[in-house]
Amino acid sequence: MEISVQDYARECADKGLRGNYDVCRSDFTVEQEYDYTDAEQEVWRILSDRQTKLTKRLAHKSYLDGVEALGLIDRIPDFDEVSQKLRKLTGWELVAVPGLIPAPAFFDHLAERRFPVTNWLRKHEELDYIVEPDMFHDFFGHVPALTQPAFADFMQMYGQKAEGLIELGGGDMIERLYWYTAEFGLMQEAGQVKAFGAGLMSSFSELQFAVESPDAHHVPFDIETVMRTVYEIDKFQRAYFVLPSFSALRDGFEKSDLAAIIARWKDAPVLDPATI
Ligand code: HBI
Ligand code: FE
Repeated sequence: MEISVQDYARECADKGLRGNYDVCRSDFTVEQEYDYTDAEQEVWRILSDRQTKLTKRLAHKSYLDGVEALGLIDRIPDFDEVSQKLRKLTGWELVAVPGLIPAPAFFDHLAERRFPVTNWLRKHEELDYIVEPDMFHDFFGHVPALTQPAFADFMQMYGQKAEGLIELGGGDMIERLYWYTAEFGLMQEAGQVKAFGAGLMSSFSELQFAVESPDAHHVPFDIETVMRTVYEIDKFQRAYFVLPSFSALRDGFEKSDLAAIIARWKDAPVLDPATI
């Protein structure tokens, strides 16, 4: 039984999440309602300027190409305008949501090439860290890579397959795959390692750490290893997986026997990121 909007709204209010879930449609989307204050535009500009200085140096070319293609980012994006561009590039579009939404609804959107983006922005006091995903994370972090066809295909496929894999007991394993790629993934570029994951692209300190620190632990991407490796939620990751390309991610996900991988490892001890 999938959770109703009303029950989810109550849960979010109880947990202190700040989105307004009372106005959600049944698929948990809302109108973006582009009525941001000058103060909010200013927060966006500060975040975007500060982060763009880093991404020029540390982001993978495919992310930077995405930023260029979408014509971002000196003001809070209008989701409909960006969707028009994205539709032409990879067939994706953005939908506004009040924040975190239930996993089944999130997967359904991905399966239909719709990326849920939170319609509110963190406050000035929260430039460096925020508990919930906000618009800056969702948009600045996730959206540019959706201009890349192989990554765009991976995200759709992830949405299509996730629920079936969860039913096989693979919930934790596929979350790790998402975490170590869409959120904290690194990728080769002409003999160097660069970043593309949204958790990195939207973090001032971890982006620098993950790419440049001699203490960052870089591990070659292997889908089975990724699915077995636990991760950190509110500390820097103790391992980052390095993809050769987005095609390797898409093809690995498409061609691996994920049910067999889950059956093999779901009850086995997990891998420690420090020692892989
Ligand atoms: N909702 N808006 C939003 N953004 C997410 O990234 C998100 C979500 N709901 C659930 C969720 N992620 C995770 O549980 C995924 O692994 C599904
Ligand atoms: Fe995210």
